[in-house]
Amino acid sequence: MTFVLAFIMLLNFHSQKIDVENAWLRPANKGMNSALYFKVNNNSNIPDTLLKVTSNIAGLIQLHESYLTKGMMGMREVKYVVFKAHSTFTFKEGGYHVMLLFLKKNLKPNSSEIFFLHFKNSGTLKIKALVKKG
Ligand SMILES: [Cu+2]
Repeated sequence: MTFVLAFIMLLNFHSQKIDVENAWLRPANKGMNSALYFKVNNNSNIPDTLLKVTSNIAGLIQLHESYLTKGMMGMREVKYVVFKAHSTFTFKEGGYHVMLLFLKKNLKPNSSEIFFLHFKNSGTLKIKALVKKG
């Protein structure tokens, strides 16, 4: 019994240690691509990892990083993103971002969309992101 209680408390403890703010995404039309950006605060004393992002607005969602090669910007998929203990990490233009491919609907400025962020330790976090031009 004590063990079960301790386990539940541990789950609770973890669920409050990650929070996300300033979530936004670019306007784009159905069939096109967009990108989602946000700031992650890991207030925990252990690292956490973003494994994937899900939503029903895109056919495919990937975690991407940007890189510079021969003066050209490129981007490529990463399998996960790690947040160090007591750190802040910003997904931003020209950096890490969540790539939204094959949009299933038009994303109009000032509307908002729901996303689920799946963390290794903290579980699933539901966020609301605002559509805006940046
Ligand atoms: Cu990308």
